[in-house]
Amino acid sequence: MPANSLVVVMMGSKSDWDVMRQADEVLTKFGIPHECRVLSAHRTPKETAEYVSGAEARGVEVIIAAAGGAAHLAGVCAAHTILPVLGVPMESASLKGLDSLLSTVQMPAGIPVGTLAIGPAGARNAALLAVAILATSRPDLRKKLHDFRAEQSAKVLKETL
Ligand code: RP5
Repeated sequence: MPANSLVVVMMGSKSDWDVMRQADEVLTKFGIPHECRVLSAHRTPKETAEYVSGAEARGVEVIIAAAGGAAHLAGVCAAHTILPVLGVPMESASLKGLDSLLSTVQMPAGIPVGTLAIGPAGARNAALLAVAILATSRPDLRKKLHDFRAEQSAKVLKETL
């Protein structure tokens, strides 16, 4: 695993990767050292706890955790670290991600998870929020975020129908 990752992107299953690759792409676009891992709150509980418990000491600053269904991954991560944890609910086959959303967002007071939207918008926004958190102490990143927003606005304003 890279020694210098500032952000880790975790997901409960490789089946989440098609969506979570969008978080990976945003972090790459902003030049953020990061790593992506499949780890499950239920299928690999011990390894998940160990990985998250060691993240702060090796310099990680933000954790993104995506899961679907009984989506406990972000909450379990938050239980094992004081780093900011951003949860991304995956769309599920049975309940379209409402199960994932509620499982991720309804944390007990004292162990926060910042929960994003279900699916691709959540994946992209989790990465953008991670960049914004890092940017509070990094002026170069702050400028990149301003530029990103300006480009996004310009693109919308250029739309023709
Ligand atoms: C969750 O269960 C994963 O995050 C995934 O969204 C969902 C289904 O996983 P698979 O059965 O496709 O591995 O743990």
